[in-house]
Amino acid sequence: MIKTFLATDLTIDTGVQELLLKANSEGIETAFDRAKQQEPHCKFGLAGVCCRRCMMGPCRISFGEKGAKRGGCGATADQIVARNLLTLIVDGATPHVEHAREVAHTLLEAAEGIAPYEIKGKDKLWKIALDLGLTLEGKSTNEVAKEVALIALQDFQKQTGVATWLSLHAHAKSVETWEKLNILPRNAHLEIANAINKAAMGCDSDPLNLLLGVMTMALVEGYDGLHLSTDLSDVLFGTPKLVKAQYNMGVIKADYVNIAVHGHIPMVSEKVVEWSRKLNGEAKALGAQGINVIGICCSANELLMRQGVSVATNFASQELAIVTGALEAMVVDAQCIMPGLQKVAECYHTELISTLPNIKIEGSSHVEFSPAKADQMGEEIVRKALARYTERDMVKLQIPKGTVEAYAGFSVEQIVEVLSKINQEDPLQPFIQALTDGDILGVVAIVGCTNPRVKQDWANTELAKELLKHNVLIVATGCSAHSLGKFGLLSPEGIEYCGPKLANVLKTMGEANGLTSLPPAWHMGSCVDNSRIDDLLVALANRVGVGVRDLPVAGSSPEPQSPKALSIGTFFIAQGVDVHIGLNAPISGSPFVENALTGDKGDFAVTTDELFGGKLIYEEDPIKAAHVLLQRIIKKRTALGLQS
Ligand code: SF4
Ligand code: MSK
Repeated sequence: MIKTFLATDLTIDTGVQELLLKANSEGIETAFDRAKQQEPHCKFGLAGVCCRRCMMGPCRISFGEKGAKRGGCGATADQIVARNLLTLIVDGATPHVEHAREVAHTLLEAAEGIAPYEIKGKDKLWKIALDLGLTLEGKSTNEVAKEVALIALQDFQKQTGVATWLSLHAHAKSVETWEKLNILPRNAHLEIANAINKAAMGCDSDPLNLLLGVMTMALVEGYDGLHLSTDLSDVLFGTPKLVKAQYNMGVIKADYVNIAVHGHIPMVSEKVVEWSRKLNGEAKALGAQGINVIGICCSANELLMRQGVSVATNFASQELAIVTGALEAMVVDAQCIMPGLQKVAECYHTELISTLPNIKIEGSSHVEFSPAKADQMGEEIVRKALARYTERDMVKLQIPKGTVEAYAGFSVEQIVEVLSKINQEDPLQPFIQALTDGDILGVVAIVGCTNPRVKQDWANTELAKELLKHNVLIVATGCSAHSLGKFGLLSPEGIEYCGPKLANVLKTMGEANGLTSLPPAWHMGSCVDNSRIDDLLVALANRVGVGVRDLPVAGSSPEPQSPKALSIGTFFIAQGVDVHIGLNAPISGSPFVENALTGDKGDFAVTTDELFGGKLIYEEDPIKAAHVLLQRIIKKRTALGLQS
C-alpha cells in the first residue's frame, strides 16, 4: 500500500489521488502499489536478453566482459532480442486480430438474422462493398453485409496473395516498398503462426530476417487488426460524429445505478448501453435516478465516439473506479483488464463480470457473450447491476467531484464534413493549405496507454502541450486521449495551449461549424481506431501526391503499457512515420536491433529510417521528446520545400 510515497507522485489526476488515499486508508492494494513492489525491474528483461524458449534455458546474456555471450544453443544477444521482439509484436497484434475476427463474425450473424444487431452504418457498408468491387444493385443491406463479412473472414484463411484489407487501405507507395522487401502478409492467422514458428527454438536465427518478420506482423496489426475492426464496427454501429461528453471520476453518480464498461469489444459494451436504457425504469423503482453507464479504457472510447457516454478513467487507475464504492457492476471483455480488479471488487458491493467465452477472471462472475445471445447477455448484466444497488455501503461511498467537458467523434468522415464547411468542393484543401503555410506545423498522434511506472497522464499531457505551443495539431486515441480529455485538451477551451497560428486555424474551423473553436486535440477513437489516423494520412498523402513517409507527421506513445502500443507503433514506422515511446522497448541488449529501429538513415547496416522513412525514438522526458519530434517534422517539411 502507498506508505512511502505520495499519491501526487503517482498521478496528476486529482480524483485518482483522492481515491489512492481512500484505498490506502481502507487497506486496498492497487496497480500503483504493485508497480512499486516490482522495482527495481530485472535489467535482463528490460534489455530483452533473457530467453525461455527451450528447457536448455532459461538463458541470459551478460552485459559486461564477464559472463555468457551466448545462450545454451549458441544464440547471441542480437538473435535473442530479435526473437523476443517478434513475439512481443505478436502479443500486441493478436488481440486486435481477434477483435477484428469477432466483429466480422458478428456482422455475418447479424446479416444472417442470427445476431440481434441492426446494421447502422449503411454508408460505410456501401463504401466498403464498392471498394471490394461488389455490385450493390438489387441486393438488400443484409445480403451486402454478408458478402462483406465473408470476404473479411477470408483474411484469416487465404493461403496466397495479399490480405484484402491491406489492399483496401494502403498507400500505393508503401505497398511498393513492402513488396520489394517481401513482407506483405497473406492472412492474419497464417502470419501469426509463421511468426511463432520463426521465433521457436532452433528456427530463424538471422536477426535481419526476424526483424522483417516483425514488419510483416506490424502490417497484420495495421490491416487485419486495426482497419478491419474499425471498418466493420462502423458498419455495425455507425461511423462516429462530433459528440460532447464528460471526463473524470465525477461522471460516476451517487444517486444512480452505475455500470462501468471496460475493455475493447463494442458488441459487448453497446448491448450494455442498450439494456441500461431499456431497464432504466427498474432502477427508478429501486429509488435510484436511473442507470448510469460510464467507460474505462477503450470500451469507453467506443461508446464515447458513437454514443456520447462519459469516461471515468484510463488504464492505470481502473481499480480506483471501484474504490469510489459507487459501482454496482464492472463489465469487462478483452485486453487491458487487470486481474487485480477482482480483489478490489471483493472489498465493495461491486460485481465484476467477464463476458467473452475464452477470457475469464478468477473469482469474477461470467455472463457469456455470443453474437446470437447478445440480448440475453445485456439484460442479465444490467439485472445483476440492479440487484447490487441495494447492497451499496454508504459509509464507503466517495466520488471525487468535478468533471471536464470534452469533444470526441473525429472519424475521417467527420473531419471531412467539418472541413467541407470551409471548402465544399475540396474539403482537404483548407487543411493542406494550413500545413503548407506552416499555420499547422505538423500533426502528431498521441496514442497508447497510461502506465503506473510513469506519473499518470503527466507525460501524455506535457508532450501534447509542448507540441501545441509550436503549432502542431494533435490527434489522439486510446488511454492517451483520455489523459488529454481529463485536462481540457479535447475541449475548445484547450486552444489556450496552442501557438497563435494553430489557434487561429482551429477557431476558423470551429466557427464554420458553430463552435468557438475546434479542440486542439482531435479524439479519433479507441486503440483499433488508429486505423482512422492511418486513413487520414493516406488521404492527405494522396491529395498532395506524395507518400505517407513524406508527410510532416509523427506518432507518440508517452506512457506505453501494452505490447499493442509497440505493434501499432511499428505499423506506423512501416509507413515511414517516426514514432516516439516514453518507456523503452526491450531491445537495448542488442546493438543490431536497437540501431535498426532507432538509428538514422546511413547510421548502420540496415535501419527502418532508411528502408521505410520512419524510426523509433525513445525519450522519457516529454518536453525533450516534443523537441525531437519537432526537429523530425521540420526535416520532413524542408524535404517538401516548406518553410517552418
Ligand atoms: Fe537458451 Fe537457446 Fe533455449 Fe533460448 S533457445 S533458452 S538461448 S538454449
Ligand atoms: S486500452 S492498450 S491501456 S490505450 Fe486500448 Fe488503454 Fe493502452 Fe489498453
